[in-house]
Amino acid sequence: MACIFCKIIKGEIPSMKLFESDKTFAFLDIQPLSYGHSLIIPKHHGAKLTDIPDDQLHEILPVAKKIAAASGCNDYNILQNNGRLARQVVDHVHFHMIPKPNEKEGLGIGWPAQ
Ligand code: D5M
Repeated sequence: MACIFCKIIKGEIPSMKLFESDKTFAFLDIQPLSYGHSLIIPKHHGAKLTDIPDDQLHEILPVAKKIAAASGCNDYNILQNNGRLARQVVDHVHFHMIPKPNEKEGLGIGWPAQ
């Protein structure tokens, strides 16, 4: 399997893991748009949201909520790109969680050291 995110799930490529269960994996993005930018992915391989069975997606938003809370930021974006026109680069479904820290909140709380 050439998929880079499948390799991350299997531990064949290192990642800064934030969460793992039987269906879901979350880790820090290697090209962060802000401190703590993370990716939440179903373990089931599929390029687009429509390729993933519903029962493999149920945990994604609850995990995004946990990670958003742990970031210490009140403001954040959650987004998911499908297809080249939508700027998807990695063809394994992933949800970006992008904290938007302000000066008061600082760099976020509860993240592994980078
Ligand atoms: O976003 C794909 C995202 O995947 C992009 O923000 C970089 C991230 N990426 C790519 N390779 C890695 C590894 N090895 N670790 C962590 N993050 C990674 P897209 O929505 O497809 O444009």
